[in-house]
Amino acid sequence: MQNSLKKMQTDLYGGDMDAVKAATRKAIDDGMSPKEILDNGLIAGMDVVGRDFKTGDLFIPEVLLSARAMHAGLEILRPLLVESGVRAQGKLVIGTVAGDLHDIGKNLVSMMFQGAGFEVVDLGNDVMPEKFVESIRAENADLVGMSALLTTTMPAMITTIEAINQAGLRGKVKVLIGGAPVTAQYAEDIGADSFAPDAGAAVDVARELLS
Ligand code: B1M
Repeated sequence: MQNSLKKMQTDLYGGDMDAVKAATRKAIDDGMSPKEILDNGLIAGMDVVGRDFKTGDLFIPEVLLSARAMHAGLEILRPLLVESGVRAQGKLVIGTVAGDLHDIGKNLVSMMFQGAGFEVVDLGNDVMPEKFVESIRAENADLVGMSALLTTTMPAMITTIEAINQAGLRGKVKVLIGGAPVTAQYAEDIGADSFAPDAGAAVDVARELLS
């Protein structure tokens, strides 16, 4: 791999936003394709961040800095990616379920997906089932992600899945759930397609679901 992309990955890992911006501009000036910069620079760098977050070698503030650096690089690349018609890995609609105001974990999951090259529509927190349904339909999403941090709001995942089923969208969209009180067993019990314990794992699970 080219040295400049290797350095971009290292700068991303270190959360050095200015260095990532400079490296992105330089890679473009050197004639690298936007897809190569995205796949082998930004996404590859975020993959390492996700892996180390999963194993506990990186912590939330570090991941947030890396995500910010990744966003900065992506902003420079975005117009070129659009021009060259590079397709996203998939489209995710995500939100924290109705009645639940916790959004830090959900935001982290969103960022990881963006870092992994997904298009992300973030509905925020306290999202009603109808809003999920409306957005899945309007955005033609491949994947819907729900986050819940309260045991009292976990049942909103059930109501949302029911609403998705009733709207006839279940064959079109995979359902991924997570949040501190949520478990793989709960996902199975309520008929979600999958569960992820953390933001890095969520991207891996999504890739498997959509492959
Ligand atoms: Co609240 N809160 N809170 N809170 N809060 C908890 C969750 C709680 C465990 C604290 C406690 O009592 N020890 C407790 C829940 C108890 C329970 O239900 N069993 C609790 C409570 C009770 C409440 C209130 C009811 C308190 C009150 O008002 N009496 C109230 C509820 C408000 C509401 O939502 N309606 C409330 C309010 C709040 C604040 C607003 C003050 C604030 C939220 C601010 C915000 O999010 N913008 C807050 C906070 C910060 C917390 C704690 C301290 C931290 C949560 C957090 O952000 N963690 C929390 C205690 C704790 O966890 N130590 C607590 C960091 C975050 C990165 O982790 O969200 O788990 P997490 O996300 C992880 C994974 O779970 C996973 O990936 C993330 C990153 O790896 N993940 C997914 C998350 N979503 C995923 C989705 C996926 C896949 C993976 O796929 C789609």
